[in-house]
Amino acid sequence: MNKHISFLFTLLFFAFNINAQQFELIKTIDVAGRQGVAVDSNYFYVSGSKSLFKYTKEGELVASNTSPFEQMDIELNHLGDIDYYNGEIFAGAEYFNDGSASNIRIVIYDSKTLKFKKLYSWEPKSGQKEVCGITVDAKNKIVWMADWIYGAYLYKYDLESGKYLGKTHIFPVPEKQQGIKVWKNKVYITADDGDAEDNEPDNMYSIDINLDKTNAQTTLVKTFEEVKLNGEIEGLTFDDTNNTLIVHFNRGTRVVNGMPIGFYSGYTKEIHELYIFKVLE
Ligand SMILES: [Ca+2]
Ligand SMILES: [Ca+2]
Repeated sequence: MNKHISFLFTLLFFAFNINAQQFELIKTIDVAGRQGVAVDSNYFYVSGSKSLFKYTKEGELVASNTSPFEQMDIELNHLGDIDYYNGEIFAGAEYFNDGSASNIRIVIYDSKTLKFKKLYSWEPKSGQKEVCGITVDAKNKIVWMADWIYGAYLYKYDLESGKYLGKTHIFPVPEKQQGIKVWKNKVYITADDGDAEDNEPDNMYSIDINLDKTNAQTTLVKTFEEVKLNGEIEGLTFDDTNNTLIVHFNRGTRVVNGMPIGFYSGYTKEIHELYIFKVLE
């Protein structure tokens, strides 16, 4: 290639990447739950399918709730990705069975004790098939929910009343969405779209929040090449106190067609970890 053209391509490459967000892995922390993560100024909160845990930022367990559905008069068996807002943990809950979900609820727990406080029902007419994750958009007073089964829409509820507000059509649709988090006027979405059987990494996408529009284009933000073994990406959050991205991953279990079928070589159990990345801007 002509060296002037080559130089031009190099310049274009750097110009393009100035706008791309970059992340640097700092450390990983082992946790108990396999679904999601939230953060406040002092603690990490982790959800399992039927549990909630609270950790110091060094990874010491300080509280847990292993019966998060008691006191409820509706059948629930699954929590997805969670979020923290104003002393409360927001969780998307549902009854999940044989690949389909019902009884979708926004469930709110006290962040001090992890005890249940209140819940709001979803609007079945919204078309939402499942809730894999939930996030609080404090600026717009909206609770957003994502759907693992049919990911073409994000669903919006009023933060104060729990009333259904409508949905945002997203394109292209990230496959097998898992986590969702509003940060700096974008919605970030993690997707379990890498097939661990073929050693493919999973990805994170974002949309810009524009409440005047019915749709939003997704942008690929990051491919997680750093994981110790490709497995299942789960929830995510951002920590404003130190400008970090925290992503929850599971590794070790072989999952084929959504069913666990044992472990990969060298593993006798599934490992759940938080990966903590510095956001370089
Ligand atoms: Ca999940
Ligand atoms: Ca995967």
